Order: sequence, then C-alpha cells, then structure tokens
Amino acid sequence: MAEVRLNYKKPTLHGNITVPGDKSISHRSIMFGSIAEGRTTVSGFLLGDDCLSTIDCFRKLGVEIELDGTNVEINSNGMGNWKEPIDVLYTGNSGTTTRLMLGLLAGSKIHSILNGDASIGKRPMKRVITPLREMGAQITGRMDGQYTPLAIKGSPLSAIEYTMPVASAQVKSAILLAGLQAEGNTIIHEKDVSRDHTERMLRQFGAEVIVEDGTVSYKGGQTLQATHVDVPGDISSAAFFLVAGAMAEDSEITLHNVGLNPTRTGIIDVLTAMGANMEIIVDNEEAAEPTGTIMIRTSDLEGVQINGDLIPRLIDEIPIIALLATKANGTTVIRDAAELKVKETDRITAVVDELKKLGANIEATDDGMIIHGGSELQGASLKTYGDHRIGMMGAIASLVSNGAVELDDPDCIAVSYPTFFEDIQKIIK
Ligand code: SPQ
Repeated sequence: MAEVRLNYKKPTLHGNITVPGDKSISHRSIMFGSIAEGRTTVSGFLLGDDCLSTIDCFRKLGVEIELDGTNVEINSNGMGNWKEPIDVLYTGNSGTTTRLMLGLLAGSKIHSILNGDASIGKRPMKRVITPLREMGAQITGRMDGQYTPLAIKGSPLSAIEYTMPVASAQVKSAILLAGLQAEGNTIIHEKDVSRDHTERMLRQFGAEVIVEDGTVSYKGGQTLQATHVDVPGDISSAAFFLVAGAMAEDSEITLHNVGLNPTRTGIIDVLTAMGANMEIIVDNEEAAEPTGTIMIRTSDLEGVQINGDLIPRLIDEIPIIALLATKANGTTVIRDAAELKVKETDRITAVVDELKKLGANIEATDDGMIIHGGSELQGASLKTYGDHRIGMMGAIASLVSNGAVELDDPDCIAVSYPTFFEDIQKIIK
C-alpha cells in the first residue's frame, strides 16, 4: 500500500476487537526463550515487523525458532552456546530489539554487529552503552557508540549499581539482561518507574528478582528455565480503539484480552480523568501479566494535565491522547515528555504538525504539547514519518474528520499492528 485515502464520513463504531499481542512482551518472549536452555513456547505472539526482526536476529545466533500462526516454539542450547553470526544482526525499525540485544550480546562469547533502518540510525544508543561499558562491555560504533551500526565483542562483565538518568524500560532491560552474565548484584534505581515486563519475565523463567521502592536488584549467574509465555493483547494498540470509541458519535467498542500491567495503564487513568464512559473487567489478575476486557462508549470529555510519573506509563500513547484532547472541552497540557523526541521520529513535532493540518488548536513545547480542545477536524494529507503510532493516529483521526484523510506510508503501521485496517473495518457501522 503506497498511500491510502480514508474517507469514512464520521461513522458510528460498534463491535468487538481482540488486539494483537503486546509488542514489548513478544520481543522479550523470544529473547528469554533464546537465553534459557530447552523448549519455550509462546502463544498470542505479535506478528508485527519489529518482533519478526527479533526472531530473525536470534535465528542468526543459532536458536531454532518455529512460528505457527501466533504460536512460537523456541529450542535453544542456552545463551552460552549462541553461534557467532556470519551476517549483521538486522533490527529493522525496532529500538527494543536493538537496545535489549546490546545488553545480551555484551556479556556473550561472540562478536556481532547490530544495525537497523534509517530511523534506528538516528536513535540514541549511548544511554545503553554508557552503563554497559561501566560493566565492562566492549562496544564500538558511530560517534563513539551513539549510533548504529554497532560492533559488540562479547566480554566478561561485572554487575553495577546504576541510577537511571531517564525513565526508559529499554535502558533498564539492557542492564538487567547484561546482569544475567555479570558477576555480582545488578542494582537499578528508577525515579519514575518504566514498564516492568523484563522483571516479570525474569521471574517467570525462574530468576529471583527483588523490586522495592523503585529499585530493582538481582544476582548475576542465575540460570533461566524454559517455560510457556502467554502474550496478552497490546494496550498500546488497544489505545487507538479506546480513543476512537470515546470520540466517535453513538459508539460502543469492547476490547478483549488487553494487557493491564499497571506500568502500562496510564491511558486508562487519562481516559478516566477526562470523564470517559468506560468499564473494565479484570480477567486474570494473578497471571504474570494481568489482562482484562475494556468497554468504551461515546463520552463527553474534559481536558487534563498529563505529567510526572504518569508519562512513562503512557509514553507510546501520547500521539493518540493528543488527538483525543482535540475533541475534549478545555485545554490538555502534556509535560515531562521530552523522550518523545527520540522515538521512531520526533513525536512532539510530528503530532503537532499533523494535527494542525487537520485543524487542531495545538502547540509544541520543549517537553510536550498544549492542546486546546473543541476542534472540528477537517480532512488533510498527512505524513506518517515512517512511524507506526503517527500513522495510526492519522487513521483514527479520519474516523472523526469531516473530509478524507490521506496517509503517505500506511505500511509502517505493520511494525506493531499488522491487522489495524481490518480491525477498523470490523467496527465501522
Ligand atoms: O521498540 P521501539 O521502536 O522503541 O518502540 C516504541 C513504540 O512506540 O512502539 C518506542 F518508540 O516502544 C518502546 C517504548 O517507548 C518499547 C519499550 C520496551 O519494549 O521496552 C519501551 C519504551 O521505551 P523506553 O523509552 O521506555 O525505553
């Protein structure tokens, strides 16, 4: 699909959607299954391009990985037996793959090279490499390791105690994964807690991890046990339909099997604070990753303040929250979100520029944006910047805009939500 023209003419939205598997958890399921010796099985795996890049990298390390629909079987001889890859490990558009693999490869016995697409080539890697070098990692790359391609010469590591300068699950996870092969206790302090899927999965694979008052610690050298991982639906994907259901007229959408890990549910807190008409039934509170069903109806919404420790809990949802805020009464102010500038694109500039084209009253700030609500949105030609979340924001905007919305590169959405347009069709009435 080179370009798409969406002219839905303000439909009402009704029906059920089961969003695809969580991207963060899908990546980690392949990584953990490749670390552990034996057979790991995964269900509900996300068949998005980013997660397929992760599979491809581990196959190049000699791990056997079979896909059967959304089920995966991983047979590994354990991370100590990974093969030196003869080819570059290509991470595509995936920051998670690139950064977490740095942590895993740093303490391995092999030499490897990581590279990704043009967007990955602009994303900062020093934030991961600095703590890994403190542990003894030997990593080189463009601008002293700030950018890909990166060469990693596996070497013995020592555990560190590290205070996170930014809230980032990728940095935290890279250190934790390197800590598996390090001597001593890895200790990480977080001011604002980022998503904790790595900590949960370490436990699921049998490791002992202590999490207390924003500090994660665990002992290096623990052996992981192969197991089964059931991947819940991705709340970051569900967010697009939560917003659509709240904004569109006379609508009601039910989303099933949505991951409800509290480090990811900031979008639910924001919808609640805005006054959304929403019901949540928690299905599985005791699971490694809790899940639930969310029903949302057309809602009268109020502007809100979004900042502080809420930001890491909804960082990927800010583009779609910004769209929602254009339809609320009053002003929404998003602060403390400068991290948006180093995602697949600069998401502050991209969101503000594209929503302005639709007629939104929105302005960028240094660390977020201010959105004055109550706008009637018009059709326009939008750029995706090759960023799946900007593309999906534009497509959802088309459901509440007066004219057609054109997207220059809808294919980029496949990195996290390959069935996105089919799911839109399911609920249009
Ligand atoms: O993997 P990638 O490209 O970095 O994807 C994004 C996304 O929007 O899907 C960010 F651009 O998600 C990150 C997220 O922003 C996935 C992630 C993870 O799985 O650990 C953590 C978050 O990033 P951060 O800043 O917390 O490290």
